Amino acid sequence: ARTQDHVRTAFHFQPAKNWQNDPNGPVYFNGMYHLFYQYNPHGALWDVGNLSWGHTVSGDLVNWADLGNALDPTAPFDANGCASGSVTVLPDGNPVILYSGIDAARRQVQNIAIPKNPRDPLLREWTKPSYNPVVPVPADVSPDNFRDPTTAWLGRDGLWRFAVSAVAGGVGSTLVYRSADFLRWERRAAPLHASRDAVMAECPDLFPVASPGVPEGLDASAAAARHVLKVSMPDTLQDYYAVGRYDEETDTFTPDGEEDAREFGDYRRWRRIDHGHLYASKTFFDARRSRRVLWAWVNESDSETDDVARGWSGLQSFPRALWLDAGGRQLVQWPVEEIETLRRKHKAMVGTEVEAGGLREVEGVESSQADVDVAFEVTSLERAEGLDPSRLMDPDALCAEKGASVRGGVGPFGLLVMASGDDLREHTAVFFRVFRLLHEYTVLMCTDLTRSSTKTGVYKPIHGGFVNVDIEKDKSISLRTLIDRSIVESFGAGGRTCMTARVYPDHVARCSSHMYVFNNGSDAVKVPKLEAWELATASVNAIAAEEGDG
Ligand code: DQQ
Repeated sequence: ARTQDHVRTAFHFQPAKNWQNDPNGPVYFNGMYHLFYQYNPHGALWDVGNLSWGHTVSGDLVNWADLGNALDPTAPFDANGCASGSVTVLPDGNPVILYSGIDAARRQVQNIAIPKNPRDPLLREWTKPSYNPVVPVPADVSPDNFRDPTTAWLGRDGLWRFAVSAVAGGVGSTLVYRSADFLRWERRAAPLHASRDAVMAECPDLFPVASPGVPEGLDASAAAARHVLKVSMPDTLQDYYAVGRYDEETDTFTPDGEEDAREFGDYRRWRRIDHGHLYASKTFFDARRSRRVLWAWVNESDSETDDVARGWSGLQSFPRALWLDAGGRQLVQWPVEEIETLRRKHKAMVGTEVEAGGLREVEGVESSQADVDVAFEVTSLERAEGLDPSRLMDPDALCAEKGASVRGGVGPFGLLVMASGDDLREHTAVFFRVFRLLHEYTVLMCTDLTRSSTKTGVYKPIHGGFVNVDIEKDKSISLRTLIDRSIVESFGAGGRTCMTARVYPDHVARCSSHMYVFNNGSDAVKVPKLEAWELATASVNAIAAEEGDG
């Protein structure tokens, strides 16, 4: 059998084999969910000359069938790769792909592709019209920094718009193009966003968000009260977003709040989509359930040798619904409810108390494929550790310094998942710690991977992020964690702080995996309720497991 089969995920999207990266063109069309993705059909590693678009379809965002490649680098305008892009459904009901080609002269250009047979309900084959590119590289844009067009949106003036990343005049920018016919595009003078330096954002996204009392409407064109602008930054490998107002008359975006507006040129000050290991996210509007859904690429963090031995590399995050929280300042993300169709064995703990230094096993749930939802209630904040406000800038460092086993005041408390058993030789810790600032308290959330695997050559960082909750008022904080063989995705405080991690525990190949609740604070914590479910294996390109090596 193929080595390392135990790390292959059960309910995260993966092709049967080979390399994948960015999600491309997610769309709900004709009663089906389509996902395209950056794919190297020739191997398990990244290879810029071999960028294709894989294509898969689902009725429920859980089970996926492969439809073969939608785009391969075959034309002069994409001979060196079909990079990222999007799908837009035109008013006549026909979908169109907008994507970046790397042309024969290695310039990045924007192309379109249309279904070969518009009556094929699965949209299997795509044609690239010979009049491509629809947008060649402009004179002031560097030819290797012009890519990742968004889904287009229609203004009330009847003109289409899309945004695209560029280094324009030496500045990292998100440009907007307009068109009446989707073929002839004109650049807007002002960019949607320009950074302070030459680093080009990747995979921009601009979308309206639903908030309490303000439904989002049908698609990106809907005139919503609020928009989100998201960029992926290659220098930090993180996705950042700002909440604000998009003005379609000028095609400009103004972040809410004075401070956010002041920091707008410095994306490092924006909010994070995820505080762990996740990149190149992309959303689509799901008209079936009137919600916006986010996909993202979660790459491997073991070695290339491991990737080649396994024959694959890269996951898509489990799809998340997202909306604006009641305060209107930040996004809330939550796994789409369809995941519940995979729930099998259920365990609950009710009214448990975990004493200082305590550890409780959640018995009877195999923790390598699970969904767990838990709330922690703090009895007193008196012993919260003091924190200098300067430490708010670097939550990763704070988590690294104050790991799961470092005794604290209020916390650390949380979950140990994918644990090898009582010896805890291997385990991944997801936890909270409450700190006292001058006049208030702050909650830190961490995922500590240092003991996630006994394997060498694996990246085992500690991820950290602050959680926007009022712990003094709420007294409790919730944690939802999805565990899937080599990925742990956590949602703190109902999805206000998200944290994705890749883990490669060795024990899973040989024995079952355990889960614990722990508390290394100085006072007891209450666990009013914990629910855990084992999750079934979805049908995701299932043939791969059967394919022997010889
Ligand atoms: N990956 C794509 C690019 C994008 C980058 C190519 C982000 O289009 O900028 O596979 O991961």
